[in-house]
Amino acid sequence: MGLFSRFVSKLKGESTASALDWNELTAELLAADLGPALTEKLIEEAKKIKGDDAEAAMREILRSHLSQKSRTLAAPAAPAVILVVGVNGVGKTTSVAKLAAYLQSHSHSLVLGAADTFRAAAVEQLSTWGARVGVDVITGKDQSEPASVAFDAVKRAIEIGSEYVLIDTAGRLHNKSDLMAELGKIKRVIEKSAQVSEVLLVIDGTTGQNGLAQAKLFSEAVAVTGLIVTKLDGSARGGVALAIEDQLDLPIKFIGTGEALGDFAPFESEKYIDGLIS
Ligand SMILES: Nc1nc2c(ncn2[C@@H]2O[C@H](COP(=O)(O)OP(=O)(O)OP(=O)(O)O)[C@@H](O)[C@H]2O)c(=O)[nH]1
Ligand SMILES: [Mg+2]
Repeated sequence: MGLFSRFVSKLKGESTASALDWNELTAELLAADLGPALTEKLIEEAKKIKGDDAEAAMREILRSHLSQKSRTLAAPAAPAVILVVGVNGVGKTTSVAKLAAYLQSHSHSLVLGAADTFRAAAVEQLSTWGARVGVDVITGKDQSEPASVAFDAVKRAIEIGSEYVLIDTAGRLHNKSDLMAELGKIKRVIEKSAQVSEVLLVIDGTTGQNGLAQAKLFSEAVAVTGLIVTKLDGSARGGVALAIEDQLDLPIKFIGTGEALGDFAPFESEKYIDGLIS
């Protein structure tokens, strides 16, 4: 049942919302990781709803807190480079593989860059996914500079005429400033030969309000253009994504709902709102 469904159905029979237990709804929204700022705004707006058009009004309120920015991938001149960033273990490498499979199923050509050079296992992981999806994975020598691997991947894409380059990066703590600065360097090096069309920040849908802090600090370090919210399978609440959209105006572009390649889909805001309301 959606977060707002009980609220909307309670309201339907009433002429105003005054009889409702606002503390109860507040607690539910906070428990769903919407965060205090968005929760307060939503409650204030919901209090103005009249019973007869409760559902449409709630839908409109939720819509107004989602980003109006495009949710489709920007596709400038080929190759369009997509940099995938985020803290440790959120699902960056898996999401790169899923996005590769997604783009390929839509008849796009691409190469992958294994720019997580800190761990040999990370390169192996992406190479295994690449083989499974059937796309080239550009790797560097052990301990090579992430920026140079990214540069090589773009070079290959230009040589073979690929439309997209997806760059997997190492997980980094958003409060480690040297690691955050490295992202800017990777981007600048890529931009010597191609355009970085998207910087997608991967957020684990189960992390709660810390996701908002991650989004803020990554956005300061590198121009994040959108989100991939992962681990929305099972009982994951993912409400933090809504808080990020509201406060940072970053659109969720894709969601991950499992560990398999196919557990991935473009984010559809109307469907999301349906889920919250019905
Ligand atoms: N249930 C579920 N698991 C996921 C999802 N996306 C990724 N995972 C799992 O999360 C774990 C970490 O995924 P990775 O893709 O390695 O994460 P990462 O961000 O690349 O990790 P580092 O490179 O170590 O920072 C793996 O076990 C994945 O299978 C998802 O949408 N749902
Ligand atoms: Mg990884």
